[in-house]
Amino acid sequence: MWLQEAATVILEQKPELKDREYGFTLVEVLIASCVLSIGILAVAFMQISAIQGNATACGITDASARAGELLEKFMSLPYNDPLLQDMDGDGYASDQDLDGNGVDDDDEGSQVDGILNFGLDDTGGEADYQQQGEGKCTLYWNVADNAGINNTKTIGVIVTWADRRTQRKASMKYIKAKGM
Ligand SMILES: [Ca+2]
Ligand SMILES: [Ca+2]
Ligand SMILES: [Ca+2]
Ligand SMILES: [Ca+2]
Repeated sequence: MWLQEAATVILEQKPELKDREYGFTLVEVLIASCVLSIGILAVAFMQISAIQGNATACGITDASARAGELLEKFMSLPYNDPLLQDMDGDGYASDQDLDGNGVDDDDEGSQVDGILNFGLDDTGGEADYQQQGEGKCTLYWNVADNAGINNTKTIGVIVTWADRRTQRKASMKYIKAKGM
């Protein structure tokens, strides 16, 4: 509207000008506005995808940072700390690794408890511990006793986070020896 008014002002100020010299026509203004709008939209879409990209990166950075913090904490905890227990009883290797090769016998075809890898990969309700991290991160950890090496605890930390509509997962393992 203001462009129309501006055009009118020009028209009034310069009555000596011929029709075709009166600034921009309405069609020209409309075309210019369309071009400008498309440009603005393109920039807006670029920004949206940049923000989404950042959110993904933030998820991965955050997830690995949380898991790292947790592992550092575990290193400083005493061997029998309440946070380092096989809470649901599926991580005791003496019962599940009769051949003592460090591999859950379930993974080797024998039916022991039907849970693979001493429950170290468990998430959700199956995990020994669950903690809500910052952002969309959820941390789980499982503990297996004497898996492969006596007087050790194997601690498997799993972080899950939502990356747009996909659920992502990262895991880390730490073996803690008694007396260390
Ligand atoms: Ca367990
Ligand atoms: Ca085995
Ligand atoms: Ca098992
Ligand atoms: Ca479990």
